Amino acid sequence: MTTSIVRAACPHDCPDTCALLVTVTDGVATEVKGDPEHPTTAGVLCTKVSRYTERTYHPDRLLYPMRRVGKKGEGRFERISWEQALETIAERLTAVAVRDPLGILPYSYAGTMGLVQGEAMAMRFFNRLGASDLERTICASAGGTGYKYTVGAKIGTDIEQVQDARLILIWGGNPIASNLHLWTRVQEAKRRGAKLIAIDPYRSLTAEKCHRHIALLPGTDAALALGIMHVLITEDLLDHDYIQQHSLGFAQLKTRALEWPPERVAEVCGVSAAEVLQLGREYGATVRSGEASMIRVNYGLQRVRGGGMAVRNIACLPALTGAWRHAAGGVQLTLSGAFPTDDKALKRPDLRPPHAASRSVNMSTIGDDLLHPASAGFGPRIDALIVYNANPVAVAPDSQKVAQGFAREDLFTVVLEHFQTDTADYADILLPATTQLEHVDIHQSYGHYYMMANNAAIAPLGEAKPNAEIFRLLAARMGLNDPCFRESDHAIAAQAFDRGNPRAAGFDWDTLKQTGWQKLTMPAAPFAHGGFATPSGKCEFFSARMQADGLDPLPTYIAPYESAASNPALAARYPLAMISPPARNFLNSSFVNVQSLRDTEGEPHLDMHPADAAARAIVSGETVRIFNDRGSMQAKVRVTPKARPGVVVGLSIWWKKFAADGKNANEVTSQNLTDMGRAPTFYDVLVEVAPERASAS
Ligand SMILES: Nc1nc2c(c(=O)[nH]1)N[C@H]1C(S)=C(S)[C@@H](COP(=O)(O)OP(=O)(O)OC[C@H]3O[C@@H](n4cnc5c(=O)[nH]c(N)nc54)[C@H](O)[C@@H]3O)O[C@H]1N2
Ligand SMILES: Nc1nc2c(c(=O)[nH]1)N[C@H]1C(S)=C(S)[C@@H](COP(=O)(O)OP(=O)(O)OC[C@H]3O[C@@H](n4cnc5c(=O)[nH]c(N)nc54)[C@H](O)[C@@H]3O)O[C@H]1N2
Ligand SMILES: [Mo]
Repeated sequence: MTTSIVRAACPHDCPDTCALLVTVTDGVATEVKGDPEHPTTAGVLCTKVSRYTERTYHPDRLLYPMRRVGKKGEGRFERISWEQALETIAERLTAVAVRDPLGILPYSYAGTMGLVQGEAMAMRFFNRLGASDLERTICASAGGTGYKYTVGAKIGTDIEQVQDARLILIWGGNPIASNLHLWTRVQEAKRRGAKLIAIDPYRSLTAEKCHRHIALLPGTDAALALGIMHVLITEDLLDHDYIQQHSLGFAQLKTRALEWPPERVAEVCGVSAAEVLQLGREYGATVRSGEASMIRVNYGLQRVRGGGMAVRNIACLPALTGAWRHAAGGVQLTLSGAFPTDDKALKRPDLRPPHAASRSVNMSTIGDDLLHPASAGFGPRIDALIVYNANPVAVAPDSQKVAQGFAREDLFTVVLEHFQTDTADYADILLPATTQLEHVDIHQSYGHYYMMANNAAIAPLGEAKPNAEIFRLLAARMGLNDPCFRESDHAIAAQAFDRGNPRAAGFDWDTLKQTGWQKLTMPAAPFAHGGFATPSGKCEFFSARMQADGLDPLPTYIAPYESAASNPALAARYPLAMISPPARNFLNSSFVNVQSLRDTEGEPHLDMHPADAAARAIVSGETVRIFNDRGSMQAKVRVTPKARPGVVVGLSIWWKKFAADGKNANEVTSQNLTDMGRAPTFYDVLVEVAPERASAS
């Protein structure tokens, strides 16, 4: 018996990007543990990933290529050889490319966050073909855009400093479920005397454990941030010196903020004026005490119409109080901007045929886009779709449209997957991909500052192949002969980070493979002395770039598309706001098919406030129908004050095929886009809920 320990990295779309140690005995992975030496992983994994071998050796793994034999969506396939699969795909893509390569669209997101099995070889392939570009907006682009307008770069408070903060706002995030290793630091801060405040419409697992919880209405965070500014300014809880030296537009900001007294904010947010006042005072108190305040703002609050503006407003706050002076102070949205990732080397945009036309298709409106006929404004119809690292039929908004698009008989769809997901059911050709234990990769992170290596722990199962290898084989089959299509995964990983950048000083793939991780060279308090990455080099309360982009250059409030205040006619028919944030034991729609994890989540639930339930004669445990003009789904109700009045919560994202009615929360979500970043508005939704007994009769 031979046993070895292999260094790996968690590939999932989660800020924590954990360092893994995989135990391999006689070629079989028997255990996946967190690396105790890695400073943020600290030997701890979430439940999902500690069960990683259950997912990798799952009896439903796709192990060989298949071709569809049933109707689209039915999920009936027959086995074919790799040879047949590659030949069919090459033939079909060539036929589309001859008409117009823009008819080919890749659709991918962050099933793996690896730079090699993510977009490297794949984008080389699509660039060389001259395919349509995918705007990868489905998660973070609203908040990311708002943050960059204000602060300039996607960097912020280092997670390794958080335990030293004295006040922590957990704003639109649920770290116990979705950012566990930050939560560990937050708890340490709490032990050292920090105060924790959650700002979330839902009493999440995290909100329950904070000292205070402000349960505002979804989509109103921008107003709450303006309310805090009002208190800071009227009560002079300001770091005048920091504002003077390191910010732009304070005088204009002041005028704007004074339009937002706590009473007005309270009305918009559905909270009390006293709560707004208290929050502003608590946030401003650190100016006088000289202690660090830290805001963990997460993506939950930017999945609404004004999501970009909300993050922008919040990103202004630490410059008002000078919180950035402290290593443990400031804001953290994402840290991904710190990584000197060499996108040009990885994706080779220079391979696009010279003078070729280009077009971008937004992944967040894939439903409408697949149904769009050719037109002058749109360009050619989408005739071929290659899906990898994503499950759009389950995760994209306005799901009926998405399913209709995928069902188009004249659309040629290839899906690279581990499992037969809701999306895979629509594939013409379904290809088996390797999991993280079976391939090599290199990772950045958005929740810490470490470059991470993933070594292959075991041989590929069945005939599964890494994504990069699949695109390598397709390139060869289609006669694309640039030498970059012959590079190995190791050769690609070696080019991932720009060695010339001082942040990645000393980066070397061969060493990283051995050590597993290496921290970027980053200052402890990145904006202590200004140095913002904006055009002015300051924190921009006034943003000329926003003005140029047609936005209000000052912090403002943009109401949701769908809310009682902004759309009373719609609210008369659909009075409840619905949000569908992550379930703890799923990772987006990944892991829903792992039995032990699905058993823990049970079945699709809807949390509803007792007053809303009583008004509809709904009792806990009964099955209800959730509906609006776009669609409907069923769930089992939990009557609970965790949901605030007027807001229902359906933790997500279920595979449709595991729900009794074959539907999930995206039946009711819309394809409306955010104010900036062209992102989806998953949490900007009005619905009505009725007992199933009534709709059944
Ligand atoms: N276990 C687990 N972990 C995950 C994921 C997962 O699916 N499962 N997903 C991963 C991914 S892709 C991402 S992007 C991150 C997301 O991580 P988070 O940003 O933490 O997740 P969200 O659900 O988007 O938001 C969390 C909280 O925001 C609240 N929220 C909803 N609408 C609003 C609002 O308008 N205002 C405010 N203030 N709060 C609001 C929700 O009630 C929820 O409790 O997590 C990653 N980690
Ligand atoms: N209603 C609602 N909808 C949402 C959200 C929400 O909160 N509510 N959250 C949104 C957010 S934040 C996000 S980021 C998106 C996430 O949407 P997606 O990025 O599509 O995430 P997953 O649903 O986890 O699907 C990823 C798929 O990639 C596959 N995969 C993993 N690794 C590999 C690999 O190496 N090769 C191949 N070929 N496949 C692989 C997995 O098996 C999985 O099926 O969903 C969005 N949709
Ligand atoms: Mo996400």
